[in-house]
Amino acid sequence: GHQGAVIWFTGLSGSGKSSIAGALEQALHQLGVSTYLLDGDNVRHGLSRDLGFSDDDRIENIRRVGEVAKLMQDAGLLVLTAFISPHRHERQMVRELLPEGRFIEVFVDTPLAVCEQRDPKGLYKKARAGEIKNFTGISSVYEQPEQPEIHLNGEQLVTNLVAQMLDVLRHHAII
Ligand code: GGZ
Repeated sequence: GHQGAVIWFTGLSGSGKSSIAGALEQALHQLGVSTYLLDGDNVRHGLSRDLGFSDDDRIENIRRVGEVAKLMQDAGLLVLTAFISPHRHERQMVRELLPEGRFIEVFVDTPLAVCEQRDPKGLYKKARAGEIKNFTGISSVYEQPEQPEIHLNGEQLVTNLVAQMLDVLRHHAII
């Protein structure tokens, strides 16, 4: 666990990425692992505050996050990122920025219908009404990972998901 790595969560809005990443971070802290969580809350208000949700802007958002994650990984941190990151190509680019085996892609697989039912911020409702354009899953693409290191069923309990992730991280000698 001293080499650093990036745990890259991807999934729809409302899939549970941030909550699951936050719960994993808590568990890692209890194991004495130094982490940093990058997500929309700290990135889209700062580093990417000039970006919106067009394809080009999402590509640039993910490029920046990837570069920052790489620097933090290089410093020895276990970096957790929680972004929709809807395009396979950008996720692959970030993977290639990192040393072999130091990029762990986590697909938070929650059906669109479930995300839409949760709708914690009312964004799906607005997207359906046409008040938000380019909304992922409604009017903008989401490309599912084909071979993620970790494939989570986003409808399971978070404690169960954390246990699954810890197992895989041990298996990959990340922790
Ligand atoms: C998707 C949007 C949009 C559009 C605002 N499409 O559920 P949330 O609110 O908290 O998380 C979503 C967040 C997505 O930002 P990311 O930086 O993760 O996106 S990407 O990786 O594609 O760059 C959602 C909110 O921003 N949001 N408008 N049009 N999500």
